This record gives sequence, C-alpha cells and structure tokens, in this order.
Amino acid sequence: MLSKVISVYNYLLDQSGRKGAAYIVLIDPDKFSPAKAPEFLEHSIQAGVDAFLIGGSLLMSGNLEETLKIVKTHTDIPAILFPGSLNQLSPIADALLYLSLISGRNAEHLIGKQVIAAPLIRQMKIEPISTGYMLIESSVRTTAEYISGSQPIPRHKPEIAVATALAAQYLGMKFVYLEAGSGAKEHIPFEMVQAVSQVCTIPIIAGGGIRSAETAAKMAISGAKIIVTGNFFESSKNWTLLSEFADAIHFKSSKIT
Ligand code: 1GP
Repeated sequence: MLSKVISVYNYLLDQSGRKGAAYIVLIDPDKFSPAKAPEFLEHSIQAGVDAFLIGGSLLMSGNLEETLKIVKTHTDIPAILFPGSLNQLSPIADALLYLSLISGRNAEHLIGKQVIAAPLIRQMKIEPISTGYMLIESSVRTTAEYISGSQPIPRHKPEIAVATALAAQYLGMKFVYLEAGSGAKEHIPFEMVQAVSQVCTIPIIAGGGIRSAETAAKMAISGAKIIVTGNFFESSKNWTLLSEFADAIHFKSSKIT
C-alpha cells in the first residue's frame, strides 16, 4: 500500500526487496472496459498486484484520464504512467516512467520528447522515474519498434544488452526496462536478464509476451526486480490466474502487504 510520504520509486524498491520481485499489471486504455473494471481491479488487489502501469505505444480510442480515475477510485496502489506519447500525461497519476529509448538511436525518443515533457511533468507534479527503455528483438516487429523507428537489440546478443544497461546506470537512470513488446511472441531471454543483473546494480523491469506464471517466476529468479504483464489479462477468462502470477513473482514471500 502506498503511503503519501514515500516515493513510488522507493515503494517499488521496497516491495521488490521484500518479496523477491514486484508485480505490475499494464492497463492499456484502448483495451480497458469501464464496465468490467471494478471486477478486474478487485481480482488484481486480491492477488497482491503491487502497481499498475497505464499507457501504450499508440492510443487509438481509449481515454487515459477516465482509465486513471477508475483505477484511482477502486484501488490505492500506485498508478504509474507508461507514456507512448506526449498526450499520455496526467496529474492524476502517482508517478511516471520517464522513458528514454536507449536501445535505439532515434534522438527524438532518446531526449527530444523528454525535453518537451519535462515542464509539463513539473507543472503536473508527477513523480518522474528515470528509466532506460530497451527494446529486445522478438520474432515479430512490435508496435513500439515501428512507432519509435528504432532497431531492437538482437535477442541473442546479451552483451549488447549488458553494455546498454550499464550505460543507463552510469547516466544515473533508476531502472532499466527490458521490453520484448506488448503481445510479443517471444519474451526476453532469461539469459539476457541474468547477464544484465550480474553486471548492473540498477533494478531490471522485464515485460512483453509473459503469458504464464512459470515464465514470470523465471524472470524474477533470473534477476528481474519488476515483472510486467499486460496482454494476457486483457481477457477476463484469465483473471483468476492473477494470484498465481503474483505468488510466482513474489517468490520470497507471497501476499505481504
Ligand atoms: C508491454 O511489457 C509490457 O509494454 C507488457 O507486455 O502485454 O505482452 O504482457 P504484454
């Protein structure tokens, strides 16, 4: 549970430290049904989900503000923005992953958008959490790759991932996010997570294409400190599995509040 006196960043460190890894569920406003939301959020809270990420690479029809309001009405765990673009900022959010796409060489996504967003974030008083965002090749080209016009890191080149994550650490970023892309056919390789976690001291967020509790647990045991799932829980038939995922990720001790 989020106390007003600690930052969301510290809360995430605390949860992952005590539980082994923290579990974050991604909500894409395009796929969010306000009618089904209370049930979904109740399942998430009962399961012990630690926070929500809200956003997506492309916002087509979803209403970010409405999504945030519903999440904030029904839960008191952090709602963290995961902005795919500048129109995905809101003062209602508890924090924001302040992403720089460090796997790519597109200056707009490395620093351009961040410059435009910085005064807005200050005005809105949102807590920015500096995050080195690394797209990792999966078998199919993802929306994030296409929209950002950037090349992902080859999945069988852990040394490139290690060097990139280390650069993020030396630049003072707080997290590195190893991302296979939402709905990716192949999640990031466990060996890559292991390689990065053995060298880097900043926490790893792992996401994209995680569809089983076993995979989620292996990500955590490989060294990821935060595991993100999105797509899999967009289908209500899977909601009863949220507890299984949370327990697998919280491998040190489940159901701690
Ligand atoms: C995407 O890492 C997240 O940014 C979650 O991916 O939707 O494939 O679970 P999935």
